[in-house]
Amino acid sequence: MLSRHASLIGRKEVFMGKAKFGIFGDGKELAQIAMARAFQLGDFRAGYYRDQTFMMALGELNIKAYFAQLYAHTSVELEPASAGRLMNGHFATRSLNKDGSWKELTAIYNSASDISPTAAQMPKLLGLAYASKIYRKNNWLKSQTQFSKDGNEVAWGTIGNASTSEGMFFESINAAGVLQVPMVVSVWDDAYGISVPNEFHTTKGSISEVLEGFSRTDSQAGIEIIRVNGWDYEALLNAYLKAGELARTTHTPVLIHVEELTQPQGHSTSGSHERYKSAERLKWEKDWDCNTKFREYILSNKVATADQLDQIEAESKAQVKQEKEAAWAAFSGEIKKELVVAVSLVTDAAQQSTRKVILEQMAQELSNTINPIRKDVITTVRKALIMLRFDSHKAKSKLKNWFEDQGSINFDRYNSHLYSQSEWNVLAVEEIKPAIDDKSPLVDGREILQSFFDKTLESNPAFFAFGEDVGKIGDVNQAFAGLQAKYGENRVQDTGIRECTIIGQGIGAALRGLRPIAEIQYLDYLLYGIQLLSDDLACLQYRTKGGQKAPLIVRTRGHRLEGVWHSGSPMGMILSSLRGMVICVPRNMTQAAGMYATLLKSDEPALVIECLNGYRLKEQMPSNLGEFTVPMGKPDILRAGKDITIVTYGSMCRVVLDAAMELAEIGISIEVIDVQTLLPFDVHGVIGESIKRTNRVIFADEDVPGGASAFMMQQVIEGQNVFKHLDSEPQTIAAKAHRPAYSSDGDYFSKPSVEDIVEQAYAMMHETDPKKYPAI
Ligand SMILES: Cc1ncc(C[n+]2csc(CCOP(=O)(O)OP(=O)(O)O)c2C)c(N)n1
Ligand SMILES: [Mg+2]
Repeated sequence: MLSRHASLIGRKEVFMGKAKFGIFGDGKELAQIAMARAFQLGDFRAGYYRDQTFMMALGELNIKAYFAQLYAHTSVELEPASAGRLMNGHFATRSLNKDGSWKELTAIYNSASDISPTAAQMPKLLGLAYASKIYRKNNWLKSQTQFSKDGNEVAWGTIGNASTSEGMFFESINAAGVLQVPMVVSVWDDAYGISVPNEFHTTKGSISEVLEGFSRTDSQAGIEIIRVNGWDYEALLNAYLKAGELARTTHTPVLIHVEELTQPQGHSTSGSHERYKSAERLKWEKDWDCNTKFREYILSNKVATADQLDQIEAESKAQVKQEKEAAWAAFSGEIKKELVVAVSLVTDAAQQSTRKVILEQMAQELSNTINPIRKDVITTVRKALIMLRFDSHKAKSKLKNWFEDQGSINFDRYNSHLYSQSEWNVLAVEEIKPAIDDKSPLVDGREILQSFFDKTLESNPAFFAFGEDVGKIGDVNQAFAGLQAKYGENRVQDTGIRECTIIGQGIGAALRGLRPIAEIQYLDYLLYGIQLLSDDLACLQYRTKGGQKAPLIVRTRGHRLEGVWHSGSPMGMILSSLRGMVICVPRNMTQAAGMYATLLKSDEPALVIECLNGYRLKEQMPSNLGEFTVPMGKPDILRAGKDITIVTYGSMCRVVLDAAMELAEIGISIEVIDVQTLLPFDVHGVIGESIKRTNRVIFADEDVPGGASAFMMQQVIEGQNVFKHLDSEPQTIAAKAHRPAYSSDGDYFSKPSVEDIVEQAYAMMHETDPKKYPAI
């Protein structure tokens, strides 16, 4: 009843203009109460926007917090799920203490932070369930109980009927069946996805019927499929208790198809369902409303009288109203306080200004705003400061100071936590140099990684790796060769070909305190997982304002090798979509090993792109593998020079170094810089300092023109104040705009070659001094 009235009143708040949008859980209450009964401490939920009743039933969402999110209150205390950063219906618990350290997850109810894209909760759900399996099977992890008690935790997922049409749903269900993990998925079936009925979504109109082939049998593992009606409380209770028990004890995945649910108020505040539901359907929804049916059930079983139920309803309604008002007072009161200060500061400044009348008018208008938001306050102050540009008096300084203070307060409210703000952020990891001397043996690059992974598997029980061909053969380039045999299938694991759920598996496991490496076989196939990396992992810290973290390391290999789908270097795409992750682009396997060591000491998610053509190149084996760390955001100067700085990374380092040697022979001195990590990017300004010496710069890579080379240029030219030191216009060298053609000639004519770099650098010098460097 509380939840129902929160939905009914919530919708009104939106129509009154107090919130921008609302989506509610009415019509799905009863099933969620049953689910909450089966949910235990340490369990995890990964669901979607209909789950308010479940969260309330657990005691993880109160009415005040519910409305605080509807209004977008930026307080972590009052809106712990997202501190006002997510629209309503996005639920989460806080897994982290204020300092970013883990809470005792087995002592609390846990909900992963929701995301809006339909079905995108599914891959992470798989990972949350998979973590229980890792904890149960890995003896080394048994002694610690902060994250798991012998893998007894169930991951509970929810998804709408229409969203089951997404590929991610099917991929996750299949993977759960293969992996046999304790995942219980509820499909809330209200027969619609916004306006579109089931017949357009699902073959045979029923998701449980289509999934029948996944059903377990006496002789074969599979999925338990349960069908139940969403208005039948006893059947729901039985279904959920049975599902929970089965998943918890045997790690069998379960799908509960909850049918005959309704949407009393339609999909959301964006429109009325009367536009697309028949009068007959609307009447049916009214009659079969789960709360109405529950009332009938209570009365017929004489659990309570009609009067008692009426009283509960009246009290619930009153409580929702009261708490809603308290939430509004807290939200609007904060802004009103800021408004009062701003009005008084602008008014004071007006008294001493030649623009007195207009400034007073602005203050007055701000003062009169109905339901003011922060933007109204700050906009007025900014406009006032422009008006006051010729003024210099104390009142103006006071206004300016207040505005600047608000700038940092608002930064914390709206812009903080893109990256970890804990003591374990990557920039805080201390650099330890690799121990290499004349006697260090020369080995294939892949052996360095193999040795590193071996040491790490031995020393860190939370560390494990999985991906396509990672297990038995130790990945396609053999950096895990022999390690499954040594450490077992639960530490070095093969998966199906399913990049999206490989990422989800990693996110879920990392959310539960494990340190997985999820491998994507080739960088080109990251596209299958990039939606999830972008929508879920990269923004996790941001959207929970530091309430959750998932320090997943995604390992892949890329840049040049062969052809259209094995030579990609779409770094611009990655940089644009994965802000919030660390992006490492090691030039060789020694640097890669040092970067993994750094990442494992930090609590940030990362993508590491090894050089596909580098595994068999010789490198010297450091004697302190596992200890030495490569600092993030610190470029390496690979060759000193005085004429042109060439900034690059990854496989291009070797190409640029070769070009620098040729250029040296014709009298041009190149400084070659490897950025090492694209995010974070050169935090100490190493490149800027180099440009101050050379006064010329080229940014080179093998992405498309305007991709990561343009990103690097923007970071340096805008971020490092070097424009005034440049004697030539800054340039980029990139691959062709098309994907690389096959074979060595295809590579030569598609990707930047040594000659391309030599010629472009030479042309730059020719422009500077045509006599010394005549046209070629
Ligand atoms: C990937 C993606 N596509 C489209 C949407 C827009 N959208 C939001 S909810 C929704 C309908 C979902 O229906 P269903 O899964 O049945 O859940 P219900 O709202 O009925 O509970 C759509 C199309 C989205 N959020 N994400
Ligand atoms: Mg639906």
